[in-house]
Amino acid sequence: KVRSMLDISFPPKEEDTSNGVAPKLGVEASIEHELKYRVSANNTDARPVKLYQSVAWSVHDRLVDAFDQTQAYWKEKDPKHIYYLSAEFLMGRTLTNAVNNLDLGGEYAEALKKYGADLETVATGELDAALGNGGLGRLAACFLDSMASLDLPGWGYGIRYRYGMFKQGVKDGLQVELPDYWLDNGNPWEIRRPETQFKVGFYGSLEDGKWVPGEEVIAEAYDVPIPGYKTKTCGNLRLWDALAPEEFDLEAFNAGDYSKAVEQKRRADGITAVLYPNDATEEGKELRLKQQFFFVSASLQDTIARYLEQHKDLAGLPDKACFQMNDTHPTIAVAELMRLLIDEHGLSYDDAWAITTKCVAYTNHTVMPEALEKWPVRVLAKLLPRHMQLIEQINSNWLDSITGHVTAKVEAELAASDAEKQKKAAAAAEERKAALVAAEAKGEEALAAAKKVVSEEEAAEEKPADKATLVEEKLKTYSIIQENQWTKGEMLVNMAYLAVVGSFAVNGVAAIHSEIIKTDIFPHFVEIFPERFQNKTNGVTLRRWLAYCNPELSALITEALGTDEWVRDATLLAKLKPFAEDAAFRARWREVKQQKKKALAERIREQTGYQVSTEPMYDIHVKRIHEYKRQYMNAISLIHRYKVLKEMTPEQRAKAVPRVVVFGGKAASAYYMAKKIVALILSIGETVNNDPEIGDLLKVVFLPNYNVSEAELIIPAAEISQHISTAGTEASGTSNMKFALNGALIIGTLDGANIEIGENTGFENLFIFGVKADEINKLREDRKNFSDYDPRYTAALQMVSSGVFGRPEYFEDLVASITDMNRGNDWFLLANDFASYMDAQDAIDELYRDQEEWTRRSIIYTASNGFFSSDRTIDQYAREIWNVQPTPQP
Ligand code: RUG
Repeated sequence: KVRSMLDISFPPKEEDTSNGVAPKLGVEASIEHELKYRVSANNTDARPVKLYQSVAWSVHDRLVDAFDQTQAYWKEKDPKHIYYLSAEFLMGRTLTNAVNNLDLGGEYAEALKKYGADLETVATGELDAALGNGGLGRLAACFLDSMASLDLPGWGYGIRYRYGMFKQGVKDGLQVELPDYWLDNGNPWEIRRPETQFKVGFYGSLEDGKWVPGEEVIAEAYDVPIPGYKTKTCGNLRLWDALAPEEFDLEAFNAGDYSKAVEQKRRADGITAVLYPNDATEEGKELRLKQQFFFVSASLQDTIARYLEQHKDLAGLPDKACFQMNDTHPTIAVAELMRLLIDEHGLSYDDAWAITTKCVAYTNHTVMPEALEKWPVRVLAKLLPRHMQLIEQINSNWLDSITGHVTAKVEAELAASDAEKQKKAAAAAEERKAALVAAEAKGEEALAAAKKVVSEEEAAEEKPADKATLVEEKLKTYSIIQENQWTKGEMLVNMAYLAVVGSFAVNGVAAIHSEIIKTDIFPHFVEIFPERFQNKTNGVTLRRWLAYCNPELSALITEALGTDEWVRDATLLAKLKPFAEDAAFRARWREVKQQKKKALAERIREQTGYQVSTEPMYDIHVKRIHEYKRQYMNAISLIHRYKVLKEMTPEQRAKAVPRVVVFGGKAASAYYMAKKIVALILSIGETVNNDPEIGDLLKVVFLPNYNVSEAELIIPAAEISQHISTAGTEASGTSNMKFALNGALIIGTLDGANIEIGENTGFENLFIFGVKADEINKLREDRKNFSDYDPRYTAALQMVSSGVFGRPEYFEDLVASITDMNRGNDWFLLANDFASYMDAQDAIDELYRDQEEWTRRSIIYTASNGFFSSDRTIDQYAREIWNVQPTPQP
C-alpha cells in the first residue's frame, strides 16, 4: 500500500444492527436528505434533474450497508473467492436493477409519488456505464449479478475508463463517434478508496536479475457494490484508476518547463482514459498492453495483500483465490503472478508455477484469428522486461516438458512412413541393379553412362528424415513464442497459448464453440491435457433481461405461474408451456408485445424522426456491426424486399406482410467496411421510408447509439430477431438468449448458442438457414470459382451500384468485397447463404399471417429458454472450475 492511514485511535466499531438494506433514514426521508445536502437542489430549479441523483444516492447508502456486511462476513468466514479479471464490464444503468434486487421497488415507487414521478422515468436520468464493447463486457456484468444472487464470494476486477464506449451519432448518412462523458454528473454507484493504492511499474531494465521499472503509476481502487437478487449478499466490482506518483513537478514548473511539470499526470491519465472500441478484433497497440498490465497487476497485488492479512503461507493461495481470465486480455496475469510470487514474495520458480497454475483459468471468446492476441516480443520486452524473461522461461520449461511427447509422435510418424519408404527404396535399388547389368552387356560406354544415371538417382533419393529436425519443427507449433507468419523474423508471444499453458481450466462459451477451439485452435494442447478443456455455455441475467426490462410480460408470467420464483429459478419458466395452448392467454401475451412495440415506435420517432406503425412485424437486428455478423446480408435482402414491393400491384401489396426492420450497433471507428455497412442501411432507410408507394409496408430504421439501455427497450418489442453470422464465427452470442426469453422468434444460422437455443426450443420453431460450420473451409475454396449468384442477390447489388440509394461510388468497395475475388472474395459467404436466407424470410412472412400460431411459438420460446440464465452458467463455473461455495449470511 502506498499511503498509510492516519494514526488515529477510533472508538471501537459500533455493532451494525441494520438488516443490510434499511439504514436509519427511511426511503422518503433519505431522498429528501440527499436532495438537500448531497446535491443541494433545494433552492434551485434543478430539482427534477437532480431527483435521479438523490434517489441514486439514497439507494447507494442502502447498498453500502449490504456491501459492508457481506464483505465483513466473508472476511470472517474466509471462503475461497472468485476474481473475475476483465478488461470490460458493460454495466448499463444501475438504479432500477439495484432497487429491485434490494426488493425496494415498492418503497421507492411510493416515495416518488410525492414528486409526481415514477421510478422508470427517474431511472432515465442515469447515463449508461459503458465500460465494454458488446457481448464480452455485458457477459461479465451478467456474471457479477449472478455471482451475488447465488451468494458466491466473488469480485470483478477491471479498469475505470474515464471515457467508455463512444457515443454513436449519425451525420450526413454516416456514423460519427462522440466522446462518452459518463462520469460528468458524478457517479453515485462507486466508492473511491484512496486508502487502497498499489504501484504499477513499466519499462526500465533488469539489474542483477531484478526489475527496476523506468516508470511508475499508482492504481487507486473504486468499488462498485453489486447487489444480489433478494439476498443479503452484495458483491464487488473493483475498478482501477491510474494516478501519477507526483501529480505536479514544482521544480520543473519553477524552471519554466510547464509541460514537464504535468508530464507524469498526463501519462497516468492516458492509461485509464479510454476503452478501445474494438469488439472481437485485436488492437495491438502498446497502450492497450499497458492497460491490461495495469489492471492485472493492481488486482493481483490487491488479492495477495488481502490474502496475507489472514494467512502467512502463499502456498495456500489456490485454496482461497481463483482468477478467471475473461478472454486473453488479462493473460499477462500468468507472468505477473509469477513475478509477484518470485520477486516480491521470495518463492522459488517451481513453487510459484505450482501456485499460478492452480489459481488461473481462461475463457476463450473467439476463434477469429484477428482477435487472438499476439504481442511482439519487442513490445513486451520493452514495456515489461521481467515479464518477457519469465514468459521465455515458462515457454522453455513447457517445451522441455513436452519434448518426450513430441519425439514419440515424430517417431510414430516416421515409423509409419519409413516402412513405406523402405519398400520403395528396395524396389528402386532392384531397378538400378537391373539397369547396370543390362548396360554392362552393351559395353564400356553404356556402362559408364548408366553408372552416372544411377549415382544421380541415388543422390536425389529422399534421405531418411532427420528426427531431430522434425522434432524441432513440430515443437514450434506448440511454442508460446512464435515467428510472425507475415513479417519474417519478428517474434510474437501468443497470449492464448500462454493462457492455456498457465491455466488449470480452459473453456469456450457455447457447445459448438468449445468443440471448435479443441479441433481448430488448440488441438495440440488437447493432446497433452484433454481434461483441461471444458464448455460453459453463456447465459444472461433474467433480472435485467426479462424481469426489469419487461415488467408487463413478467407480471403475466408471474400470474400464470402463481409465483415470481422464476426470476431466481429460471427452470420454472418451463411451466409456461401449457399456456401456449390457451387462446385467452395468447391474447394477453400479444397485448404486452403490442405495448412494448408502441414504446419502441416512440423511441424511433424521438431518435430518427421516422413515424412507424405498431401493426407490422417488428424485425430486429442489433449487435456490433461486423462483416461476420452479416448485417450486410440482411440489408441486401431488404433491397430485394423493397424491389418486390415496388413491382407489386395494389392488390398484391394489400396481401403483403408489412415489416418494421430495426438495426442498431456500433462500428469500430477504424473498421472501414463496418462503417460502410451502417451507411448502406441508413441510405436504404432514407429511400424506402420516404417512398409513398411503400408506406407502412416496409420501414428500415437504424437506431443510433445502441447500448444496454436501448437494448432494454428494443428487445421486449421484437417479434423476430436476427442472428445470422457465418457458421463457425460467432462464439456464442448472448442477445439471441435475451430475445428468446422475451418471446421473439429467431432467424439464424447453426452458429454459437443458436444451436442450443434450437435444441431447447425445438428447431422446428426457429428459422434456420445456411451452411454448417464444418462446410465452411471447403466452400471458401470452391467459392474461388463461384459465379452462380442468386438473381435476386445480383439485382439488389446492381441497385446499390447504380445509385438507387445514392452514393454509388461510396459503396463500390462494399459491393466489391462480396463480388470481387481480389477484394475480399466474400469471405463470410453471403452469396452462398443468400437463397436459403430468403427462403427463411418467406417462411417468417407466412407464419406471421397466422397470429395464433405465431404467439403460441412466442410463448414456447420464453418457456423453453430458462437454461440460458446466467445463474445456471455461474453455478457451473463455480462447481466445475472455481470450486467456490455459496456463502450466504445467516
Ligand atoms: O463475439 C463474442 C460473442 O459471440 C460472445 O457471445 C461474447 C461473450 O462470450 O463474446 C464476444 N466477444 C469475443 N467479444 N469480444 C471477443 C473477442 O475478444
